[in-house]
Amino acid sequence: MTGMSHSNMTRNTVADLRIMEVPQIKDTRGNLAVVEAETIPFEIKRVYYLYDVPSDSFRGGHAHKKLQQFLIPLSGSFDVVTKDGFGNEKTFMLNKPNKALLIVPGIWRELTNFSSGAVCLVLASTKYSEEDYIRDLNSFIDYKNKKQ
Ligand code: T46
Repeated sequence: MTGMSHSNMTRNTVADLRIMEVPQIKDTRGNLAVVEAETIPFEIKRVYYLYDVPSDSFRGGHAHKKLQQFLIPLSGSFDVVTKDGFGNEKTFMLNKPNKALLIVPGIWRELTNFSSGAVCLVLASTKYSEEDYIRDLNSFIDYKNKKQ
């Protein structure tokens, strides 16, 4: 994905989103999951996590122009509702710490239905930049559908 042109990124659809398996080592003492450089298709520049999210709250409600993310439900569960701006919508329920969601650029996302104690770990491909966000749904649809 690195070096991909702007026009390619705006063509991304919900079909480009993937649930990816995080390699795990199962043990009677408990399980251990490992993310190595080869596990994800981008270099990690930032790590953050959402926690103590009230069950009636939602996060996200925006898209990114360039950022790629790998969302891991470290604990509990939540839904990720995604839209591609071309009328397609797909919801992923994340509830297993070894099943992560890879979000490519140019996808609207809303995170809802957080269970009690849910923790969402995000591995991100760039540093924080507010310029990378599209926080208005109609602007996002325009961005995706404008002629390149
Ligand atoms: C996403 C979902 C899953 C920073 O200062 N640095 C950061 O690295 C981040 C992620 C946020 N912020 C500031 C920006 C806002 O003032 O923290 C505040 C809350 O951020 P935001 O409203 O974007 O939070 P979420 O939970 O709606 O979205 C975040 C990520 O921004 C976003 O990339 O996909 O988590």
